[in-house]
Amino acid sequence: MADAPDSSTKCGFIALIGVPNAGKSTLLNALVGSKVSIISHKVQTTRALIRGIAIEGRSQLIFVDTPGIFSPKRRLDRAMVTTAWSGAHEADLVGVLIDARKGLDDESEQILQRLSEVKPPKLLVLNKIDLVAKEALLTLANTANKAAKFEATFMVSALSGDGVNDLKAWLAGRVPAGPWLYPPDQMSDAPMRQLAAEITREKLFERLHQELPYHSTVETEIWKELRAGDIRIEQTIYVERESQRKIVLGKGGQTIKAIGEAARKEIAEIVEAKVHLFLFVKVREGWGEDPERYRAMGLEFPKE
Ligand SMILES: Nc1nc2c(ncn2[C@@H]2O[C@H](COP(=O)(O)OP(=O)(O)OP(=O)(O)O)[C@@H](O)[C@H]2O)c(=O)[nH]1
Ligand SMILES: [Mg+2]
Repeated sequence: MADAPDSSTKCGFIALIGVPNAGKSTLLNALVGSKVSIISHKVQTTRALIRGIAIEGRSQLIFVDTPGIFSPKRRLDRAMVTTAWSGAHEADLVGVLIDARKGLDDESEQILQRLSEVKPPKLLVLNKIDLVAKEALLTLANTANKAAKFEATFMVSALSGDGVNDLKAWLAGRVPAGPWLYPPDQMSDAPMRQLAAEITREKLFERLHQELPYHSTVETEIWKELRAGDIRIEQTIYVERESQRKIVLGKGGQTIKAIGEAARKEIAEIVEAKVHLFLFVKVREGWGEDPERYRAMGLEFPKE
């Protein structure tokens, strides 16, 4: 393709914002048609901006998944929330997700109030409509449209895919004219080592209870292609205390084994090769205060 702008193509960034657990990552994956962002039933799963790329007709849609927006307490929470808002400010369009079953709780109300400060046009996306009756949806749409200015309202189920194609088609018509920024077959801009670390982090969210996932982070240290085409991956799971390390390992190493096995399978499917995954659990007291860990996650380190 020539570098000269091609007036027939369109391309734009669409940020997806909302409270934790609204289904932003699930929707991003549904729009892209592939898993590029990790998901869990727990809140605060996504920690940084994750791009997922889709083509619809002549339009390239670059979706930006963001961490959930909530009242931050810890330094890591503040970094996540700041990152989420920066994703919204820098996009061409902002999709504001509301969990239709939860409706407008205090946290999503606060988001709606702050939307007047966000310049790009906004659209309302009521998600999880598989769990809610129609009348309730209409009431929610009305209330939300009174609280903030939206160009359009969509009702979707990111889980079942209901309404997702309509949303995608509308976005394809709405993004600005311009050349595509990524090759047509690219679905993510994250390097494989980062995606692999995220997949292992997802398994931690699935298998560890209560607060433990929030006190851990995963980094890929080594990614090596072996002669036979196999891939050797070494990852470190950082936790804050020895007691947490013991829980991650589990009795006789059972927990870490199950986490490693689930992650290995999923990574192998993506890279279409045999994967040898080695997980190490390290105690790093106060990793949540360590700028190096933030860099690895793709987050700015908040000064306070
Ligand atoms: N029933 C139903 N569940 C959904 C739908 N979309 C997402 N979920 C579920 O909601 C939970 C949270 O989904 P995520 O996509 O991780 O939510 P998120 O907004 O990215 O959450 P954070 O990253 O923590 O901000 C998961 O258990 C999903 O399976 C939906 O349309 N219907
Ligand atoms: Mg998420």
